[in-house]
Amino acid sequence: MQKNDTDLIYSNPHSQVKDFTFDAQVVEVFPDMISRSVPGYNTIIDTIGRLSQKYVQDNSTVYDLGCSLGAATLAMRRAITASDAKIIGIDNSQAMVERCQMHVAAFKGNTPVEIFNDNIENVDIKNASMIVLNFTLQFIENDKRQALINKIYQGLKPGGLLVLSEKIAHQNDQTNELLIDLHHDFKRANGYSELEIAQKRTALENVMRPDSLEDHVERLSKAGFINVSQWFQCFNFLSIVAFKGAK
Ligand code: GEK
Repeated sequence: MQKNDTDLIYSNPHSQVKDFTFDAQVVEVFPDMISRSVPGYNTIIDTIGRLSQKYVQDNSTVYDLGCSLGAATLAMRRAITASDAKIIGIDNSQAMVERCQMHVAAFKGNTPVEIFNDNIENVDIKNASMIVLNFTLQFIENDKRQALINKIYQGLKPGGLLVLSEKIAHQNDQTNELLIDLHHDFKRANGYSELEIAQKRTALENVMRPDSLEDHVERLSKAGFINVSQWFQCFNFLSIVAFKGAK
């Protein structure tokens, strides 16, 4: 029997597959959806927690941009040992923000957390020692990505860390097709049907526009980041750490 938090959104044929949105229906099944769709998601969340223990500085702010239901925020709140740090989570889906606020309230933690409903392109970022963009940049329009990364760099303190996780498009067509096939096999192994995989692909076509690893590295370097390193990849999903140099 299926639980009601199982992602069945694309299990029946849709007469017209609409562009994907992070609405109330998605919020209900989001943890199931993301863990069955993004290879390595749990490893990345755990690692974000571990990185927060190492890099969050005293008297600083941590940003979780596109926080969804707060998985990264909660992992960081459990791990941060710095004193007088706070976490700000931002998402432009009202449904996500409401559910995220409930999750945050349901767990105790020493680091204060505030969750806001806003567009990450419009928010001020300041006094940050760690910023997380966990599978969010891919939803920002391509020509606005450099400005967002520049703003993140400017808002970081010296020694600050950005964690950027993204679905990527490989520059080589043959490898790109292979990575897409392997990802679809991963989804099949997690119980998604051919219909679900095809309809989700159509729904995301106009909404999620992946860059190549090379595009990300170039954009981060252009903003001023140093030691830009890919620390994780599984199929076409990867995660990068990038630092702001010390003064
Ligand atoms: C996690 N980080 O579980 N401003 C604010 N939020 C946005 C914007 C924007 N311009 N565009 C998209 N979002 C999470 C997973 S999901 C990734 C992130 C996925 C939000 C959107 O509402 C959604 O909640 C999130 O970014 C992307 O670690 O589902 O593939």
